[in-house]
Amino acid sequence: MQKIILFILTTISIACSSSQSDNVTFDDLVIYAPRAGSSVTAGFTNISNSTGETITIDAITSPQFNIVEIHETIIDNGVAKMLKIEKLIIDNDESVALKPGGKHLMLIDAKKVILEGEEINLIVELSNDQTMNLKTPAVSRFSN
Ligand SMILES: [Cu+2]
Repeated sequence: MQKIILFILTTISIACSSSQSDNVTFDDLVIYAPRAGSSVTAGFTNISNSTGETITIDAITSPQFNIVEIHETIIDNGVAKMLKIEKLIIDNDESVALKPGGKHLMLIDAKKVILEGEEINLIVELSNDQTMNLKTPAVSRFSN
C-alpha cells in the first residue's frame, strides 16, 4: 500500500514540475503575408509566461523584415491609431493576447516579396536572457 502512495506522490510531483517548467510560450502564432505591393504586415499570438518571474520582451527581429515592433491599437477621437510598445511586460502565470484590433506584431519593411506559405522567422529576446526562435508560414489574411 505504501508503495502505491509513493508512486502516486512521485507522479504528482512530476506533473507539477513539468507545468512549472521555465517557460514562455507563443501559441497560435499567425503572420499574414503582406498585401500585394506592400512590405508591411501584422502578426498575432498568445504569449504565456510560466517562468516564475515577470518577463519583458526586449526585442524581436526577423531575417525577413528590417523592423519588428509590438503595437497597440487605440482609439483617439474616434480614430484608430497604433502605438509602439517598447517593452511588453508579461507577469508570471499571465498571458497576453496579440490579436486583431488590440496588441499585435507589426512586421515592417520586408527585405523581399513574401508570398503566402513562405516561412517567417522571429527571434525573440526576453529579459531573462532567453532567446526564442519562432517560425510560421505566412498565411493569407482572407483565410479566416
Ligand atoms: Cu501596428
